[in-house]
Amino acid sequence: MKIIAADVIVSSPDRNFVTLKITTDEGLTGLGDGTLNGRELSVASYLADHVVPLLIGRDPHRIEDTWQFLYRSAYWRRGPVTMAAIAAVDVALWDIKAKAAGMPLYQLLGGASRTGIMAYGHASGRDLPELFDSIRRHLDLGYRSIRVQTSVPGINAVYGVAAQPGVDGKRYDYEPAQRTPLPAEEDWDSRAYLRHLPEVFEAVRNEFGPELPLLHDGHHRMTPIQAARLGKALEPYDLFWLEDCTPAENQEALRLVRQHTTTPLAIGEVFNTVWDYQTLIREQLIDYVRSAVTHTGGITAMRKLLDFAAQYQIKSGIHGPTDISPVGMAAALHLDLAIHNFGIQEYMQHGALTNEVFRQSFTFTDGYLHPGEQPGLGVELDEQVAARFPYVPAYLPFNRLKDGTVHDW
Ligand code: KDG
Ligand code: MG
Repeated sequence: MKIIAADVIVSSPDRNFVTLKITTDEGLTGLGDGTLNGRELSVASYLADHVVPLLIGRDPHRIEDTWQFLYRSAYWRRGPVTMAAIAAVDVALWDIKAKAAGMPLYQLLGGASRTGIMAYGHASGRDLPELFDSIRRHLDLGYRSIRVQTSVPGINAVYGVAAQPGVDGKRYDYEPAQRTPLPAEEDWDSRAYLRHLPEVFEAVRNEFGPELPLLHDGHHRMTPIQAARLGKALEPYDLFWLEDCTPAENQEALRLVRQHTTTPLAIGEVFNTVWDYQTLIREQLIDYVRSAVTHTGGITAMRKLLDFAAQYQIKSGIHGPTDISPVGMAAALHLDLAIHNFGIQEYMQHGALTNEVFRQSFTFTDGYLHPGEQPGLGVELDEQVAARFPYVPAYLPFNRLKDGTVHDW
């Protein structure tokens, strides 16, 4: 079999997506997700200008060889744009291989290790009544694990709080990237956040009891000692995890956090290779790997990363917000079902227009996801519908402190 075409399709149904479609001389096609929030066109260009010409004529079955070729022949390694592009190719090739085998992809990865994939949803509120309502709504939808994000007195706009509208007036946690020509400015105050958050978790535990797994995303905003303090303060509320407590580049920072708290730690949504995790995994400084299949080089690289993590009893917590397209979500679900060290899967749910563009066969029943039994990934792209929604500039916000200093968002 030979690759005869590879098309890069940029569409913006509810948000921007970059999709790679690889076609073979036997008529099989495979889809890959190359979406990189706020930098979509860079990946589209990397693919169309520099990768597609390399793919034509290659044997689609040689996935490992193609991965190594794209990674090593560029000379310039790693980085979010490169690794998102490689991920798109890798996932599209796995889709083709599984379709050629007539099997859902998880079968090629070793078969199912579980019957369903536990997912967590995003609850949030500007105050406690709004937060409790949001948790109840998520429980009604079937979620059995809930991420809790809250507004903080004195801060105007906080990541992940739905009812707080973005500058474009849209629900915020539904899509933090706002369709504006420039990134929106938000404000931040770590001391106010540290004072407020433990009270919120105390109230949530009192209302919903000890059983419900609760998660929280610190979104890279604390120093190591602040993160240590927060982890310790949250211990009585038994979090499933505290995510991205410090900016992730400094792996050694997690040593300090770990010395002070037994709250489980999750990190890695902005990482793109196994190298970003070397210290974190070897020294057992985290409990969950948060990488996205789409940002970390695809199924091939994620499988190796998660096998490395498994040696240290570190589990998966694959990134699954709306900027992972249904193609990227399906890839994550096949991997989740097959690996032994599965932890939890983030599942934010896409909007109606996105679901029109990407026809999916994965299911969400009683809090558990399943990738379905279609050969391949189980996602089809309707190119005609996609063409109705061209790219729209959209950016994630950024933070400034009260004195005007730029802070991590
Ligand atoms: O593109 C950025 C989002 O994916 C990120 O802000 C979402 O932190 C996030 C999460 O945990 O889903
Ligand atoms: Mg996060």
